[in-house]
Amino acid sequence: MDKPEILNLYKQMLLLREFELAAQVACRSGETPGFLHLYIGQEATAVGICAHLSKKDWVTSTHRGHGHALAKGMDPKILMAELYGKQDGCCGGRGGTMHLYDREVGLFGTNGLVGGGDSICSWSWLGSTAQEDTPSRCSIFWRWCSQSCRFS
Ligand SMILES: Cc1ncc(C[n+]2csc(CCOP(=O)(O)OP(=O)(O)O)c2C)c(N)n1
Repeated sequence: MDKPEILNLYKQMLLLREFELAAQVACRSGETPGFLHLYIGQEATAVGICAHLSKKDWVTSTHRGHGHALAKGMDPKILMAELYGKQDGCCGGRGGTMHLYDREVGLFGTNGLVGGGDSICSWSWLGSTAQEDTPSRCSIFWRWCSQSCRFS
């Protein structure tokens, strides 16, 4: 990997971190409704995985999925609008932090259910017709899901 590529990945990681810090301020001041699960400290995972995917590939995510949405290419303004419950958010402001979806960037949902994304990912793959240009599916999940839940 050459220097510009590495710098580009680092810039993306910074975007994820700065977004989460801004989201934290908005949540603590009561401007955004509901829960907030931050992705701070895990930026390299999202950016590293998504560097190997294109927009047409699908990612399913978790309750902690802002970083996955951004790394997959969602516009931070659209993501922030969703957290604020605004109409120009990716789900018209009705999904919020744990229910982000954007077909254009291949984000097939952050998910409040631990393991929920895994089922969507595997069933959508099984339901597709495998062709050369069939998008890849990638489910990102965490420890609790791998030790219990649908994964086992
Ligand atoms: C099916 C299901 N069971 C339980 C929960 C409650 N729950 C929300 S987050 C969480 C822990 C998730 O741990 P992990 O996957 O390791 O991610 P972390 O939040 O620690 O980053 C649990 C048990 C849930 N959301 N869905």
